[in-house]
Amino acid sequence: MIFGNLMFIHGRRLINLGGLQSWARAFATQQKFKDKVIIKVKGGTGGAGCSSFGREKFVPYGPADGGNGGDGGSVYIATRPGTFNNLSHLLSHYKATAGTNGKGGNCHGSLGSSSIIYVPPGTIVKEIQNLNEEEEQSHNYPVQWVQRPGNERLPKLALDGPSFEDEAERQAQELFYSKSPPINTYPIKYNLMDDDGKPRILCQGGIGGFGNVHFLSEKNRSPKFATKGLKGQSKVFELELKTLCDIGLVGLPNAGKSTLLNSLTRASSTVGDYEFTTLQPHLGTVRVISDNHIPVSFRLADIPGLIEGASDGRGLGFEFLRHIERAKLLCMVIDISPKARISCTEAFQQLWKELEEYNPELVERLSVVIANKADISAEKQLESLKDVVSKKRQSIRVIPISATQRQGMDILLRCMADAYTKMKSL
Ligand SMILES: Nc1nc2c(ncn2[C@@H]2O[C@H](COP(=O)(O)OP(=O)(O)OP(=O)(O)O)[C@@H](O)[C@H]2O)c(=O)[nH]1
Ligand SMILES: [Mg+2]
Repeated sequence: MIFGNLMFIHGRRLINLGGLQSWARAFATQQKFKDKVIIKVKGGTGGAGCSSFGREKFVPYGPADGGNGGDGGSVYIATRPGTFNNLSHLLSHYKATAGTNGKGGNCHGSLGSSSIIYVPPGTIVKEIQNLNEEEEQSHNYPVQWVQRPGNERLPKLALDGPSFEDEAERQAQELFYSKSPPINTYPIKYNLMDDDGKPRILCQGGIGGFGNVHFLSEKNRSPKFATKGLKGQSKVFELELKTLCDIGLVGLPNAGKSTLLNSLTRASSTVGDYEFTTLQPHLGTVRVISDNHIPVSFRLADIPGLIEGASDGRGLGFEFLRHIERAKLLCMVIDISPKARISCTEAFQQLWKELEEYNPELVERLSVVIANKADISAEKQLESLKDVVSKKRQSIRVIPISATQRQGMDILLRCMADAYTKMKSL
């Protein structure tokens, strides 16, 4: 909801927050496409244990009754399909909340709330730094103490045996160990490709501190100290979106990729009669009923235009080719109208060469060649394109369409659905 139709008066001015909402939406759509981000994640700190004594009437020297602190919350990562195919929504820092402190009367603090970072399926998560690595490997908990006001110093040395201080330290180490023994943690690496959506841990919250009840011993009948909670894990992760879409539309600038995406899906990629209208990929979801009456849905992406020399870094170069690498299947969009800057056969050869030079596996993913702008009479061009394509590989189908007039869409969708289901069944 939030800004719905709200209006309020600020000073003498009437502010319409509805306007703000549309501004926010416009801003959100203009956010840059990001496929690689670095995030810093921190688990919540454990709450401090409490040092207190019972204060009941007629009970002299009330017993120790300090409660434990609550554990800090943890941070998880999970996939949420169909919401976004971009990592630009992520913040640079994530932190779970701390547990609250324990209280007198054996009241324990509450747990910190955990948080989940949602990413699109196909994200690779890599831990690149563990900021608490030394502490975790030392197998020694960094115990910090809470004292009752007025008793800043721990009890003095006992007459014989270990000092109260050493004894308390030993007890605290044992307590923390019993609650969470240290384990050898390896850097996290998750491949959230075909994920079940279950949250996976990124940073564990810190253990809550122990109240003074836990430090009662034969020698010390009234421990006036408790431990603070431990800090949560703190790590840096690199997230990379590996799979962008199921089918990617590739072609030279102005071939009509954005127009086609808009007519097949609910996407609204900008269309313009000039080159490089699209500078970042746009996505849409196609839902079709296949020949076997099975509903098929796949994500279609309009990838920025490729130019000659892209495999050497020209134009959008590698940036563009990296997007293509993330498509499971590719469809080439070729302008077959006589008005095209270069002939359709030349365009096909050029695209094939760039893809092959960057990664020979990319041409293997090519399933359909879309001959666009067939509304402008171009029979000759279509025939020569079919010839050239069949010489490269017989199995690639050439489908004439008009993206603006929405002609040939049925056959195209059926071909795409066929290729997609075949690829999935492999
Ligand atoms: N006649 C005709 N024009 C088309 C057709 N499809 C697209 N166009 C026109 O071709 C021009 C370029 O279309 P876009 O969809 O922006 O092309 P693009 O491939 O996305 O271009 P870039 O984003 O620059 O790579 C626009 O003026 C469209 O109206 C078609 O089927 N027939
Ligand atoms: Mg475009």
